[in-house]
Amino acid sequence: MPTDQPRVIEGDLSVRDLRIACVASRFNDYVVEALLRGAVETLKRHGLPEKQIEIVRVPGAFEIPLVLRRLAMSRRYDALIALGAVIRGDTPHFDYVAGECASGVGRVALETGVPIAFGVLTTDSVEQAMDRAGGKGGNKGADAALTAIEMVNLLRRLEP
Ligand code: INI
Repeated sequence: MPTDQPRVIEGDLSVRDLRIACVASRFNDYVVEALLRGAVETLKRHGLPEKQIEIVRVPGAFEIPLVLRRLAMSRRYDALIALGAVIRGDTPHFDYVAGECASGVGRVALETGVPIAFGVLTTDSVEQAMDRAGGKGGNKGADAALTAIEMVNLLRRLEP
């Protein structure tokens, strides 16, 4: 029966043959490890085998975009997940580190066409960061993993 509803195009959460890498920073590692656990558990829960997940560690959030770029340009990954924690209390450079990281990640995704989920927390305190890394604010690493899967499948559906 014909309908006059607009066609909706969206990505689903199937993982099929995906290869996904997480780039995780060591700075504030107690927060980032919780984000990473959330991301990996979510990928596995949706059926992605462990051997199709890679983890690359970098010193801090500032280093994330460069490494993402290298991975994206290798064409070995369907999606990438950036995980880090920039906490204002730690540094007067907060705005620079957080800003460079966020704009760098966005630039790499646009430049390479590889979907990159942004799971880098930018918070005023450690407490706020922990809330979002498995506490009462959920786990932003897990959310980023879902975004990565959905975006791969959406971009595949949008291929000409
Ligand atoms: N890196 C972070 O990932 N989080 C932070 O909170 C942070 N602070 O507070 O300074 C931080 N700094 C290090 C930065 O990312 C680089 O690793 C460093 O400047 C060397 O390039």
